[in-house]
Amino acid sequence: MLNMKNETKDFKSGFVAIVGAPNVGKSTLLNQMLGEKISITSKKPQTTRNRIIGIVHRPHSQLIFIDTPGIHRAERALNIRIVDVALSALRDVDVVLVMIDVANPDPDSEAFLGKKLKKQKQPVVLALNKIDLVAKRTLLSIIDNWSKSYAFEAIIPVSAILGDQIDELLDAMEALLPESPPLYPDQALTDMPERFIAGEMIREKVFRLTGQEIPYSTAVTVESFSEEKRGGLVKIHATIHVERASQKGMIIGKHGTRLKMIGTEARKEIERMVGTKVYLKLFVRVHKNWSKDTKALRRFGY
Ligand SMILES: Nc1nc2c(ncn2[C@@H]2O[C@H](COP(=O)(O)OP(=O)(O)OP(=O)(O)O)[C@@H](O)[C@H]2O)c(=O)[nH]1
Ligand SMILES: [Mg+2]
Repeated sequence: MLNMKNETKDFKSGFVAIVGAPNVGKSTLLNQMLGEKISITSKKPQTTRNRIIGIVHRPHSQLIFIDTPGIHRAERALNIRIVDVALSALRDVDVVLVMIDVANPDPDSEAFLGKKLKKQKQPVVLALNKIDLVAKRTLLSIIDNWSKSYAFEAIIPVSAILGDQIDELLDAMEALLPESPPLYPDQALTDMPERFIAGEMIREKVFRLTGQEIPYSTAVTVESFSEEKRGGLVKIHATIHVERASQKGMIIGKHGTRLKMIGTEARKEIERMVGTKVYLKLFVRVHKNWSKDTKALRRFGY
C-alpha cells in the first residue's frame, strides 16, 4: 500500500500573500521565517519589485509565502507595475498576511490597502511589526485601534528582525490553511532560479550603497550565469542599468571604488547562496528613462 502519511487529513498546505506599505519589513519577515535570505531588504522603501516565493515546512503544514512589493499610490510606470504585482498576488492565495510598521505609520498607504482588502474574501491576519522599536503602552493602543478597523482573524505583534513571535504568527496562519497534501517537494525553499536571486542581490547592494534617486533608477539584468563542472566556480556577468550618464558615474564612483564595493558585497552574498566561489563581472549601462518605458520594464523583468 502507498504511504499516505502526509497526504491525509492532518496535513495543511496553501498560499499566503504578505502585503503592506513599503518598508514595513515584509521581506525581512520572509527571510526570518525561512532561516535563509532569498528576498532582498534595505532601509529604503520600494526595495522589492517582483513576487518572491518562499516555502516554510512545518511538521503538519507547508506554507507557501508570496513576498510582494510595498503597496502605495504610484505614478511612475515602474511603480504602477510593482503595485500591480502586489495587488495581483492577493487574487489566488488562501490567506492574506497584512503587515504594518508600528514605529512608522503610513496612513496614506494603509488607507489605500484597506480599501483593497474590503474586496477580499480570504481570511486576513495582521502582523504588527517592529515591536522592538516601541514601548509596550504604545503597542497596546495600536492593537486596540487596528482591532476596530477590520475583522482580522488574528493580530500578532512581531519583530521580524529579531525573530520575536514568529512561531505564533506561523501558528495563526497554519490554522487558516486548507487541508491539502504538500504542494511543493520536501526541501524546496523557493521556485525562483538562483540566477534571478543573484541579480536581486546585486540590486540590493546598489540600494544599500548609493543614495538619492540612484536606487530607483537602477535595474539589474544577469547576462550569463554558468557553473563550471569541475572546480565548482560560478561565473556571472551582470549589467546595472541606470537612466542617465551622471548616474552611471555615481555607481562607478571615483576610480571605480563604488562599483568595486557593490561587486564585492554582492559576490560574497551570492557565494553564501550557491555554496561555492563566484566570479562576478559587472557592467554599467545607461538606458534613458527606462523606469517610464513599459517596453524596457518588460525587458528588465517587471
Ligand atoms: N527595528 C526593526 N527593523 C526592522 C524590522 N523588520 C524589518 N526592519 C527593517 O526595516 C527596513 C525595511 O525592511 P524590508 O524587509 O526591506 O521591508 P519591505 O516591507 O520588504 O519593503 P519593500 O520591499 O520596500 O516594500 C530594513 O531596514 C529592515 O532591517 C523589525 O522587526 N525591527
Ligand atoms: Mg520587500
